[in-house]
Amino acid sequence: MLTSDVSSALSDESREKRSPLVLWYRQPAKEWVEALPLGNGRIGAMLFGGVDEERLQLNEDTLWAGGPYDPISPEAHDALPEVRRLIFAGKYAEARDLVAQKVLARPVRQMPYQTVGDLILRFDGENPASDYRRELDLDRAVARVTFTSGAIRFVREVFASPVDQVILVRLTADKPAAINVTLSIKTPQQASASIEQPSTLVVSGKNGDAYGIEGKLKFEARVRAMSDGGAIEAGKDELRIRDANSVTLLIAMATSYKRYDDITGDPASLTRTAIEKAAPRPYDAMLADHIAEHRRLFRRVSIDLGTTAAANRPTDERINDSAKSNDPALAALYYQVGRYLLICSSRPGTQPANLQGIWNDSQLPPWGSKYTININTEMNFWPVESTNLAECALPLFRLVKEIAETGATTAKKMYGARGWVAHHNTDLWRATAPIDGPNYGMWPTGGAWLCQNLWEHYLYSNDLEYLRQLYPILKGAAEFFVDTLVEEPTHKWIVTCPSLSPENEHHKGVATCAGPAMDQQILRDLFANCIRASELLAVDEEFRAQLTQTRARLAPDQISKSGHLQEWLEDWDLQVDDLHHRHVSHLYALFPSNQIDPRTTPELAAPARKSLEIRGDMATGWAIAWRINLWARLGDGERAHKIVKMLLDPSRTYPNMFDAHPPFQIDGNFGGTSGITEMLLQSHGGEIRLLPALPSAWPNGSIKGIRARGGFEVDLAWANGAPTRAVIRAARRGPCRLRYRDREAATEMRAGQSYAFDAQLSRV
Ligand code: FUC
Repeated sequence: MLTSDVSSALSDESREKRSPLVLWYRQPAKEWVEALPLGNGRIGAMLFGGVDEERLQLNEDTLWAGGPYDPISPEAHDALPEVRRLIFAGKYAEARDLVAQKVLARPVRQMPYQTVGDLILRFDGENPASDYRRELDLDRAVARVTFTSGAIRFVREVFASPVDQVILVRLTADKPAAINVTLSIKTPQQASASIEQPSTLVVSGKNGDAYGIEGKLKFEARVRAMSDGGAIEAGKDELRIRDANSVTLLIAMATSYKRYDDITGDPASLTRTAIEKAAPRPYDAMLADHIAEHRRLFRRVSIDLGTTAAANRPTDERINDSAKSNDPALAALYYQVGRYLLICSSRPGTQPANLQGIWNDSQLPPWGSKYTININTEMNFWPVESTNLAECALPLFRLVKEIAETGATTAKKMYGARGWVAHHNTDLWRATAPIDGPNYGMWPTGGAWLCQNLWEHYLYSNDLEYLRQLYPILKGAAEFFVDTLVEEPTHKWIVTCPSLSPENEHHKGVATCAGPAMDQQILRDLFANCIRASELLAVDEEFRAQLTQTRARLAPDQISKSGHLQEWLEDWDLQVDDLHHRHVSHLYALFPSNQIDPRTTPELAAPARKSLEIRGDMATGWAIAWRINLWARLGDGERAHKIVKMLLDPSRTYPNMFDAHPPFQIDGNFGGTSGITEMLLQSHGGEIRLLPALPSAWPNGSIKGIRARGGFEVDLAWANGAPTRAVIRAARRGPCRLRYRDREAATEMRAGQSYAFDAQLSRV
């Protein structure tokens, strides 16, 4: 049985070597960003693959520092009128300073996401390893390490099961009694390790304190070791396994977090139950269930951008050479890595993917590994609908429902307003007050932007039941702005104030302002969505009329004298310190919104293009990814492709394909996947556009199973740079307009039917 296990593993190996859906390496990971990510949405591991010592760095998505807290500054409410007065008097620096003194949250930082620690497997054995291979199969969501040592072939297999809610590690060898390993857990948390007889390693403790907020969560990690043959000996806080034929480890993790205001969970009982349920199940059955559940989502989409000899090389070498090689399959792999990471970090019932998805080895990660909602969290969910993973968006819906609750307190206490507001960040505790500094935090439009992500879920599904649940959230977000928008003195437009254009300073050291273009653009969408929803649901006629009037008075997009789209009410764009700033906030209207579209508003698309030219292509990971989406919307496939290459460069993609901000930030992965979709298919403006930005580097290819707004699923094939066949599956009856360049076709579709079109867009 042992031998056949290993030989089937080996034949798998040669099969996977050719598979385009495998990341593989000839050496163990030295750095964390070389390790391979596994996750079931809630619990995750990074697998290093060392020969003598394996390190599995572990995460649980509710293990954040702190406890329930209310950070609203009691001085904010009374200071805000003066802040507004200073802004309209042109005293921006004074306004900024007053924000810093009185308006920002207390504490001024939110709580960071933290690590559970490392499970360490120390192997006995002095023989050097040969034929080493480490891989992650995206199609099975299984990582594997194989090597030969002392004439024995060893196989290590790891996956994080969404079905059994445990991480499984399986150690096998092609000779009996060959596995000798000691297990221990290292953690930076306040925790202690113990052994529960006969063979369970338990670490229990509490989360960290941060910025004066005491850690109030309990957590527990539990590792059950099971061996075939040999013996398991318990030490004080270690398990030693001797002479086993094979070993299976079950890893369970949980905290006492239930909701942002409820931390009464029992992690000991949760982890014990998960292990007791999984332990009697055969390994192969758990593996099969895991693969089936993963494939249910992952296999909905396939992509082929062409392949070259470069694709046969280890993944890290391909990334290293990506600038000079012709490796279109690397872009396709990146695309599927994005879908893989989303499935592994955001599933129904879990927390939504944070700045690092669920993978973080630090107590104080960059930007707290939180939810930064002035671009990053929104970008995380850009590919969710189009790449057919709609259920992975549900955790974001839950987060927004919850910040609509905490944000209602913030709206009332800070602004004396109805509805709800969230500024540029939130965390596990759903804090919504402005944080970090006046040039970052004093931005009231984060929650409103997230509403646009939730609206997309409706646009792709046309699900009225969902819309009914969404509507109160949209309405609350809109009410806040109805109550707080103010008239600016010059044009008498109504604008947000105080605000800023995310993280860009219009004068040295000052971002504080009134009415940045992005705010008005986001509010135009929010109000339009709210109006449309109230019509569809036949509710709130009066409020609808009020929103229609308010929307008409919002400051419009403005074109500067030099012909670019203005970022602020005043034309400050060319005087700023950082002309190449990573944020391109005023281009929200071009993407993710479609207020600007070269087909329907060419008079705004040209200035938007000019702004994008001024900003330049080079930026941090997510900011490059945003630029891909923007150039795709402008229909410039060559430029978009040039930026895809920049994203795949080793300065922006780590060996494990994590996006480098740097350091690691997952938004670029998701933004990159979204951008590649936008190059191949777009579906705004009431039509489905085929190959709107196909670069000459991808002349032949196909993509199957992606979704278009309106309830459609699309398969598309192309050759010599033009579509050869499209198949559209309609979820509902109604019209469907297809476009390829100037060619158009309109078809009345019936629910559940498929429609095929040829190169001329004629039905076949
Ligand atoms: C925004 C960006 C930073 C970083 C942070 C998490 O504030 O400006 O570059 O991505 O979020």
